[in-house]
Parts: sequence; C-alpha cells; structure tokens
Amino acid sequence: MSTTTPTFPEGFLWGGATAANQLEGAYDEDGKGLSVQDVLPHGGIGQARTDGPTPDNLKLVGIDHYHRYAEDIALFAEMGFKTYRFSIAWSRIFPQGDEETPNEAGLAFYDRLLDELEKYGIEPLVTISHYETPLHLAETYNGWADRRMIGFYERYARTLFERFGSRVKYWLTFNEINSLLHAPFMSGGISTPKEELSAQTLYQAMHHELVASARATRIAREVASNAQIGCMVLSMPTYPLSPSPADALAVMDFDHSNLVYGDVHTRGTYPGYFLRTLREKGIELEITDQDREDLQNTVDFVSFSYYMSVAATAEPERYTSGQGNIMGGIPNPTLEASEWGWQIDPVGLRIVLNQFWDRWQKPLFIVENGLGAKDQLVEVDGVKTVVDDYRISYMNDHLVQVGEAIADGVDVLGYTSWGCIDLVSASTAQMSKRYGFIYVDRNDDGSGTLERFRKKSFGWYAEVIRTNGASLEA
Ligand code: BGP
Repeated sequence: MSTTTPTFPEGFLWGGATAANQLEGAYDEDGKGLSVQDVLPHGGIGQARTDGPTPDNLKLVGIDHYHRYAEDIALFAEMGFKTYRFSIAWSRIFPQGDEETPNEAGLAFYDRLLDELEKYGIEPLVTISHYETPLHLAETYNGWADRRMIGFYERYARTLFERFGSRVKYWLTFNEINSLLHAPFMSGGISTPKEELSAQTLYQAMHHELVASARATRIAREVASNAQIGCMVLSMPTYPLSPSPADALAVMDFDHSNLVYGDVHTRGTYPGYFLRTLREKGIELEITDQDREDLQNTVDFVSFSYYMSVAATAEPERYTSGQGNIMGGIPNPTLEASEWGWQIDPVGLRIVLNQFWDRWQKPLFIVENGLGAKDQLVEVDGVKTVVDDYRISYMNDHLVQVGEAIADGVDVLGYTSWGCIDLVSASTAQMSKRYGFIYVDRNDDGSGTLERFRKKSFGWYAEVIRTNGASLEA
C-alpha cells in the first residue's frame, strides 16, 4: 500500500464538532424545554429513562458551554479552526416542540454564538437535530413514529433558516440518521420500549425522518438561497470475517442497511434492495404522493461520523458482538481497540470515503472522528496539560488516510474532529471518555471547577491546520 504525503485542497474546512446536549448545560434556562437527553439516566443511550431530570445526569450541566461559549470559541480560534460544527437544541427554540411560535431567548443564544464565530471568521456548520428531540414530542406523539413530527420539524427548520440563513451556509438535517433503528428513544424520541416496537413502526419512523430531511432541504432552498444542505450518517465500513462468499454477502447486507439512508438522500427514491427488505419483513410503508415529491429534494453533500470498522459473518451467532458506536458489530481480529472497545482503523476511513464518493458523487464532509480516552491532567513546565500522544497518533493516522482519499480523487469538504473540547459522552454519559484538544475539569461524579486546559494535541492540531495538513506524518 503506497502512502503519499497528504495534500489537502486550499480552503479545506478544518475544525471540530460538538452537540448541544453534550456540552451546553443550562438545561432549563431561558425558557428551554426538556429534551429526551435530560431524562436519560447517567450511563446510557438505552431505553431506560428517569421520570424527570436527576442530579446525576451530567448533561444537565454539560461543560457549561451555554455560559462559557465565548471562552471556548476563542480557544477554537487559537487553534485556527476554519469551521465549527455545533447543534441547535430544538427544545431551546420550541420548548415543547409543537408550539406555533419559537422561544426568542433560545434563538438569541445562537445569535450570540454566531457573533463569536464571525468575530474569528469561523464558518458555522449546524446540525438541526442531534439526539435532542423535545421530551414533550416523545411523550405526546411517540416521537418520529408519528407522522405529525414532519410538520413540527418543518416549522423548526424553517425558523432556523429564516433566522440564521444569511449567516450559516452548511446545515445537517439529522445527526447519524441511521441510528434510529438502533436507539429509537435517543435518536428518534420514540417512547415505546425498543423490545415492544414493531418493525413496521420503526421503519415508518425512518420514513418520516427521511421525508422531514428532504422537506428541510426544499425549504432551505426557498428561504436561504446560500444554504448547502447535507445528510449525516454513522459510517461503519465492514469487512468479511472470512473470504467466503457467504461472509461477503453478509457485508453487503449490513452495508445496505446503512447505505439506504444516503441512497435516499442523494437519489430521492428508495433502492430496490430496501424494498425487498420491507417485503420480506412484511412491512408496508405509508408513503404519500407528497412524500414521494418531497424525497426528490436531494442533498448538496453527504456528511458522516467515522470512528471504527467492524467485521461481518454469515454466522453471527458464533461470535460475540463487540462494543462500538451505537450499532457495534463483530470485532475484527486484526485490529486494536480503544479503552471502550471501539476498534481503531485509519484505513477504514479512506475506504469509506472512496465508497461514498464512488456511490454518490457528492462532496463529503467528515464531521466526527476522534479517540475517546482517559486523560491525566499533569503539570509540564508549570503548566497544567494532558500529554495525549495517543490522541495525536490516532488523529494523525486518520488524517493521513483522508489525504490518501483526496489523492484517490475523492471530493472532501472538510474535517471536524469529534468533541474538540471535552464533553459528556453520548453512549456512556461519562465525562471521563474524553475526545478534546481542550481538557475540561469535570469528573464523572459531577465534581470539578469546569476550568479549561490546553492538551498537547491542541498545539499539534493548530500546526496541522496552519500547514493545511503538511505537518502530518505519513
Ligand atoms: C456519535 C454521536 C456523538 C458522539 C460520538 C462519540 O455517535 O453523534 O454525539 O458522542 O458518537 O460517542 P460517545 O460519546 O458515545 O463516545
């Protein structure tokens, strides 16, 4: 395998990514309503939920970004960020989700945040819905299982385009839209316990989200002509566990179950293999003529998260599924894993970039990638820091592969590393699963000063950005 010195195009959007529910805190301030995240207990994305916010839910305070956003953005600017991906908390804008008029205080917060980004010339990249469905919608309508969600989302998205459309160019409609079937409550606000959910309900919810995403794209083109709309999928390149055709077929099936989302977003119709899945599962989707018309509004670009790859086999019952980003999979015996069991595979990023580009021919945006690790705050020359060489090496190796994919001819718009500042983990609700270039003094028990410290990777990433990738070590 040849490796070239990576060359990134001029204007490549280097930056970092976060989600409101994992860093803002201020869960009930300035009129914000509760979201599904506020009732997920400490330690899980699962169905289990509490009756209301409990003090051990670290997301209620997050890293207090709601009050410290200016300090945080100044640190991003110091690293030279060209872009910053953040999400808007739906329940700040529509506290219940089904109101007619938005909450002005919520909108004003994001105006202030955008002011800060503009001050430093950082291009915003906004996720409209990142695992933050208003709780009221989950409780009253069963979330995306109900068709009326399309209308609520449409009103929310229109409000954002009208308010911020002149300031925000890049938008993502749903974070990791293909996680819905795996984490129905967190991802889709579906209150019915997963075990009791029928495939019919789940796939119908998926259809509702796909229609809502396409409708948002249509509205953006009407009211914010400068907007570039992207879908966002969880990518999980998959290798056959053995060279047997049966295992290769298992890979194809697994791939299809994820690729269908991008296929619909880029082609505007459901692919044949998916219709077959529906037939075989005995599912009849309710698809209206209006839905079909809406789906024609395809995206401008495709964005995705990439953390790991998995293996697939025709005999999954013989293996134990490993840990992983929401869906997990069969561990690949040739790869090492992170402390949380997520298998580390830089080459997989090149593979998935090529696969998506070959398939969709749309510009690609890597909007999440990074290493969740336990960091130690130490003192070096009298300055508190984290010597996170493991993170530097993880990111270096992944970015080298991005360079390889660019050399392969893939059109890559940018790269925003996940959790550019430490925040609360989505899957485990821990603070100790850290991804950032910036250490935040907060612990799993909620203690800590919330003070920010630059890690070693902070200076390293600043140099990567300054040299437009030339400082990476192939
Ligand atoms: C993705 C989510 C993020 C994020 C990331 C890392 O699935 O889009 O919200 O948190 O994974 O996952 P975790 O926080 O579970 O380590």
